Amino acid sequence: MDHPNTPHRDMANAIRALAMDAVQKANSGHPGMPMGMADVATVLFTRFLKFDPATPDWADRDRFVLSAGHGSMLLYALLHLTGYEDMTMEELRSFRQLGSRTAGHPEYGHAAGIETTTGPLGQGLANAVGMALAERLLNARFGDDLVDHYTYVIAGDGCLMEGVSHEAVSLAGHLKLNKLIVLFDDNAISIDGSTDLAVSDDQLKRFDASGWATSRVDGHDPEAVAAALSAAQASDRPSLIACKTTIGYGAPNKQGTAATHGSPLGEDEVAGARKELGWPHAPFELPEQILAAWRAAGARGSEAVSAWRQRLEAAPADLRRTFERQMAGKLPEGWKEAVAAFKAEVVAEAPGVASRVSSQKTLDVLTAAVPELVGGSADLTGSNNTKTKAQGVVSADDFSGSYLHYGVREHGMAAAMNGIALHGGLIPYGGTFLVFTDYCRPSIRLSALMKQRVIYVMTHDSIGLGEDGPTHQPVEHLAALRAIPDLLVFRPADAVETAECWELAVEAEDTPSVLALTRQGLPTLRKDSSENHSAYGAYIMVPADSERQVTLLASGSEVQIAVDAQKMLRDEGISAAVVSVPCWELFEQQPPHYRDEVLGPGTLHIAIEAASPFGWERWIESGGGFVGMRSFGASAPAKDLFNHFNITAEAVVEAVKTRF
Ligand SMILES: Cc1ncc(C[n+]2csc(CCOP(=O)(O)OP(=O)(O)O)c2C)c(N)n1
Repeated sequence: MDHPNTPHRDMANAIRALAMDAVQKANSGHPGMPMGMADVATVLFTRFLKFDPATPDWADRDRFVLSAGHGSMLLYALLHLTGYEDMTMEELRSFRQLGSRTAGHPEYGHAAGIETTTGPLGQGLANAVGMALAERLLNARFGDDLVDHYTYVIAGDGCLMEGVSHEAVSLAGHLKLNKLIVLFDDNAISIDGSTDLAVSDDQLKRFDASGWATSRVDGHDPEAVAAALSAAQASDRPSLIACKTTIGYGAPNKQGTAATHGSPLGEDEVAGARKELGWPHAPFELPEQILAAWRAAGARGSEAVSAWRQRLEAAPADLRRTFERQMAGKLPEGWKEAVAAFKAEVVAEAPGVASRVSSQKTLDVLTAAVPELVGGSADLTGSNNTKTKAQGVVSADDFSGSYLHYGVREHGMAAAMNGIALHGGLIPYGGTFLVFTDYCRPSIRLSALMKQRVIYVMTHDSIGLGEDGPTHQPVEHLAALRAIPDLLVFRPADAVETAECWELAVEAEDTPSVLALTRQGLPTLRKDSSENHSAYGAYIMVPADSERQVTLLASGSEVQIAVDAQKMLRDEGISAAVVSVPCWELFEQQPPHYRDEVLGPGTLHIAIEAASPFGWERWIESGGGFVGMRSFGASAPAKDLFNHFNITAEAVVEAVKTRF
């Protein structure tokens, strides 16, 4: 089915030409994938995808994820052709240049229509699982009239080779996310050459085994692609359509080879491709008729937007208000008051519980007050304390709940949470052990890069977890997480700080958070909750009782050690202040006078944290000391481990006295 007067081939060739010319001009990029997938993308964008370039943030649009992000010119060309205002021809000419919207790989926030940042292979596919899940969750809450859309993905051999794809595909199959449709660019080429060099999976069988509907089509036959898409839309399972394509389609000497994958074709080959494709136009020149046909395809969605708006207006006022608020990422009225009342209760009760338990108690309050919170755990629900009694479990048959058993899929969970956050309307949180942030790290990094409110509940945060031993005891993880820009790493010291840190994480609209929580019990140290002290990142928890000589800096479970050491030092006539440091990143943001007030320049600094010292030097003046870990942990009861590794009040006193 061609557009009146404009054959499919011309429309697809417009993508090919823009891709090869932009890559040639930038002298950098990947022309092969866009040229190979131009036919598939043309069918998807002109006949299936529900979208409106004039309303790019329309809540009920289909989501399109270019998981094979190296083929970014495919997406940029599509956005320009279909009429997204901010994707001008000038942007295409500025492909890969500083400040352009057309970065080497698609970056969320650079231009409308880029639904997620892709580039690390496999992430986009796993994000899409989160998006498709968010669609089902919101559909269960708000109904077909407001939420009823597909999530489409273009993924390559690389995405499917990545481990995270296994987790994502398995989870999507289990949850029967039938509105997820993956178009696999089955070109059998990656960077090193033929995929035969490295992989011999039967992808269809693989997806079939995970509960997906699968089909294989000639990716250069638009009708075959359309038929497969129609079938996928009607499927009761997620769908994989393997599209047999030729990488670099149209490049006379290089097509079908890795030579088209990641470098410009070269002037001669580009000229040859123009002849081969029957595209006589100059670079970045689009014949009026072809552009008009594309713009008409882009305009298809406006009626659907109007109809949807009418349905939104006709929806019950309460439902509409909640839907609009959630989609805008705004928190409901009353939640702060609920948290404040809870914190006051905690101060009054002064419980001696692990911070993972305090976290669960906070979640009892938060999940009731903020219904868009969607929790989960990678098979450690009882250990992470991520589920509240009131939360219903999400299943393939029932998406009305707000708790997900992600299974033992930490990376897939983190990537799915990014997808949920990017979709909008929900705030995801999910747990595992802090040591396994390593398994989530590529996605945590992307949460930060994309400025998404994703909350990582990471329990068992030190040797304090005890007998499980060094494989489970994080040492370098806090430092590694603190090294990620724009990520809030919280390590609360007691039940009050835990509630405060949760409050900050939920409020951090544009920033992901990690909550590092203990397995072992902690005393309540804070005596008041009138102000959220954790918001400063660090604060004087117990001031010195005379002129300060020593500043003890500690986080989490080690703050109590600092408090004990402070008392012992007092007995020896040394005056120390205890500074709790629940969040370095927030402390860094404070004005210098506040930081000085807290750090006490000129005093002796001793930092205490049951973790690597890496990075602490930034807060410790020269001559100061560190009490913590300098090796991996060991398997033993927690108390024995703190003694063995010399993370005790006595060791702190010793560290002070040897420096006096
Ligand atoms: C996690 C990750 N590892 C490696 C790369 C570098 N890389 C970019 S594209 C690519 C090959 C991808 O092959 P395929 O998906 O078949 O793409 P095609 O050659 O068909 O364009 C690699 C290894 C990456 N972007 N992300």
